[in-house]
Amino acid sequence: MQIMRNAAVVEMDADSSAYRVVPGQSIAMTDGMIAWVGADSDLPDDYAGGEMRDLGGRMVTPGLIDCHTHIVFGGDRAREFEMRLEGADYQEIARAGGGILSSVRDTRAADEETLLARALPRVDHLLAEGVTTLEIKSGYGLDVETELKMLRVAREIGRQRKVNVITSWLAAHALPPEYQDRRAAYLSEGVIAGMDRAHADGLIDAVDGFCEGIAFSVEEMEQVFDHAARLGLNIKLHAEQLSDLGGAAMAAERGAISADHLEYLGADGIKAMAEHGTVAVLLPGAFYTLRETQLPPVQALRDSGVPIALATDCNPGTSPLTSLLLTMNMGATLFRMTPAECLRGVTLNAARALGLSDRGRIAAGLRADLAVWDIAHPAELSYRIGFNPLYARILGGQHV
Ligand code: DI6
Ligand code: FE
Repeated sequence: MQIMRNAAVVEMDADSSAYRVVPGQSIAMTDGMIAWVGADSDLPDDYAGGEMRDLGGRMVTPGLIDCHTHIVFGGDRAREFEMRLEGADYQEIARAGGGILSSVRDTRAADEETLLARALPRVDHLLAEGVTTLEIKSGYGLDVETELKMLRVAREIGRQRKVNVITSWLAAHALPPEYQDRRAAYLSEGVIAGMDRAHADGLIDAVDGFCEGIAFSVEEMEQVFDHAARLGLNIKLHAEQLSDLGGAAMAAERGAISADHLEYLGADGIKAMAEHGTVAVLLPGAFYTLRETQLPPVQALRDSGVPIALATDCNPGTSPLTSLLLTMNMGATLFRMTPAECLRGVTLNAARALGLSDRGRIAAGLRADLAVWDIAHPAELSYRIGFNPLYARILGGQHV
């Protein structure tokens, strides 16, 4: 039994987007879980023999959750960044074989050790800011062997670092060049056959896709999701990032746990997401990097009661971002989300976006994944830019 005393606990209500700071709290943790939370003076006697730690009034939030990353990839895209600044646009570069496909070449060429060695510094940057759960997608292999290789690296990250890794099968990220004009064949031989293997190897927790003019259509994604349903896997979708194809509504109607990006999301998509409890994962790093001007419909999502999460989308093309704190700042500054919404977006709602109900809040019975901060007000987490006030990271009750 470990007990943290004298903590200022940031509480989030279940049914509103407000938060509140409750000082003078103790958090008792055992077997990786939170056993009890309450006033220091009410700590049950049977816990008195536990290992005590005085937090000196510091603020405690749930451990942060980055619920959408492509953090495993080969090479980098600094040259593409330069080309965009010289006038080329993202979709043009993608059609000319650059963009995602250049990362695919580099990811295929890299061995597992290299992919791991390149990903770990990015992961460490996230962890240094209090991340305790991290989602990692495949999607830069686009052939079964390389997709599986990426996911083995993702699982290895979870073994080599103190973080929970959740994986998504994103073979439907782009059409690989060797399947040009053979889209149906890629879907069956690559996306669907690969899903079976990855699932059999225990490498996937959910199935994702990129539903966009430069990637896959709504009808194609339906086939992928039909197969995910046969395997009993959760689904999620990159939807409405560059145009409104109706992907979010289709995914929501099939019970998707999240729809992500959503700058071009329309009223039908919002309605379907609200009806099915699909989380809207907003990715301000990609919005910022692409200098997108179409804002996601934050107010309409709020009005409809769609839970909103925030994530880095860490990827070499559109979001070379490894800071969830900066992501919160962008959520506030670019998307006008409140600091309370930003915090909920990287904790409770990020957990929901991963289909996890055992974390994301500080309450008895949930995982003891926590972040302790040297701040006076929780809004500081969204307000300050390029500043990291993390004091301690607790994973499964252990100080890591
Ligand atoms: N949307 C994105 O922003 C990333 N993937 C996706 O589906 C970008 C992928 C890349 O450009 O490498
Ligand atoms: Fe993404």
